[in-house]
Amino acid sequence: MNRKTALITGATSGIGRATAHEFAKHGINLVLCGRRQERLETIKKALEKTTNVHVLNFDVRDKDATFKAIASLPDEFKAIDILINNAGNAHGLDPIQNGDTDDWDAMMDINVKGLLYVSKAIIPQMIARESGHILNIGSSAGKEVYPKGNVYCASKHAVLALTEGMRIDLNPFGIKVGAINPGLVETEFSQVRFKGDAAADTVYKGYKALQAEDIAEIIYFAVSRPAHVNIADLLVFPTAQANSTTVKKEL
Ligand code: NDP
Ligand code: 8X3
Repeated sequence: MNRKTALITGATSGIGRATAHEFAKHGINLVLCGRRQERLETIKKALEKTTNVHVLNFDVRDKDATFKAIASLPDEFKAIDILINNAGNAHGLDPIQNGDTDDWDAMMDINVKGLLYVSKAIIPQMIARESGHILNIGSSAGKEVYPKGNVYCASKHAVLALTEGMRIDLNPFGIKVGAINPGLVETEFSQVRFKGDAAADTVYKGYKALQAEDIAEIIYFAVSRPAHVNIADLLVFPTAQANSTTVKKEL
């Protein structure tokens, strides 16, 4: 059987890790990426009972490290059929006048430029084979700006613009490009955004937030459509959420 190979960035936590589990269930070979080596090893150990797994430890902000890591893939993992550009986070939640420039750099460098570096390292082989699927994990924040969300929302708007740009430019080569845009998902996202502050604890309280596995199932659905079907753009909220600022909570 000719099994597909997927490269997932941000596979050490949340949506990326759940997607690795979901893909493994369906026999997809995995290249799992992230900065936390120990977690990569733990996930590899768990999933290699079901599929073939290779891990790559690099920071997507580091252009050279990104290209070097992807170039280092052993032959059996070199041909990437599916790229899940998922690595990313929000850093801080502040009005623009109080924003921390390190937080701004992190969000633009990871969510936007990191996605570009990883894509640039993989697109040439997809073009050469005239096949491939790139799924970018955007956000409802890429469709709607909310108070204090300024730079994170801008980074996710950029992800959607890049998704459209990639789809147009890669169209002649038969490469699918799409975005999955979740609302509130209970992951380590808020721990990172609030830097471990207690504010993170309230984000998913009082309603049922989306779980990482909900998004992972949708990602698998998107990558398992027939060759002529491309899920170009999909917005997913928890039922309790109507938009970025309207969430029905029972406290
Ligand atoms: P998590 O914090 O649980 O996971 C983030 C992942 O990104 C981790 O695996 C982390 O790995 C990786 N990552 C972060 N920075 C870097 C970096 N510099 N280099 C390489 N990898 C990095 O959050 P989620 O699972 O929720 O987030 C995944 C994606 O989903 C993000 O793009 C996020 O913006 C998006 N999203 C999340 C939503 C939510 O409500 N949770 C809603 C909408 C979109 P490591 O630290 O090991 O490097
Ligand atoms: C994550 C969802 O609403 O916290 O992208 O920005 S939100």
